[in-house]
Amino acid sequence: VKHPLQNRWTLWFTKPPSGKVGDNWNDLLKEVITFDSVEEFWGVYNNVAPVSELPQKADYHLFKEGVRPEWEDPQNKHGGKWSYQYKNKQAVDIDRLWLQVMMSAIGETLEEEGDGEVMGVVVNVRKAFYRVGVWTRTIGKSIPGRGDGDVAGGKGRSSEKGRNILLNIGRKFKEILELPANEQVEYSGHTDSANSGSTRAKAKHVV
Ligand code: M7G
Repeated sequence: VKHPLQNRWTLWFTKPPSGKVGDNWNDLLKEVITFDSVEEFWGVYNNVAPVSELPQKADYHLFKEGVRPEWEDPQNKHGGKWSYQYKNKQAVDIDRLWLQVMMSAIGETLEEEGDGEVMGVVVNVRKAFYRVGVWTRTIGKSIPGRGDGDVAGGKGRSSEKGRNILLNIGRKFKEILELPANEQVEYSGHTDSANSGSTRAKAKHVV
């Protein structure tokens, strides 16, 4: 018996650069596998390296099928992400936390039914930190011309409702990351990340 998930999910992996010329984002990003049941999820989980054993500059991305884990994807380009960096890599049980993050994605507990904001979750292994993130489809605004004005407030303006959906996802994510109240989870738009060439863009929201 298979227990179906609400969505189909694809696991992606970013290989660390080899150091040769021509190492670019697109060559390093690899699609691993797509699954749609709880049992298949465990099969995948038990067959990939735990985050704690990945080399520096590696990433895992778990995204809804059909969404590439990139700013440029049509379903991400108006969006952004909540993220947090664990700077004490020795002290954090990243394997357990990343499992919790993945389970919150496939179990659809990051958002309310119908929000349709969560695109995927990410973990980055870096020299000085582990960064975990959740990518959302919008930055709390509706997208002009897409006909979703009722959902997020219309005409591309920031709306109270869109903003609340976003903040609730951030709060839930912070809970899943087991962070104390005095730690901050930050939101930034992908356009800012793309323009600054890195994730260190100015945070738009904090929870
Ligand atoms: P990062 O992994 O988000 O943060 O981006 P880091 O600076 O802590 O490592 C690292 C680099 O990977 C960026 O400067 C880009 O060159 C590339 N990169 C990362 N992402 C998420 C994307 C993306 O969505 N699209 C493209 N084109 N490049 C990306």
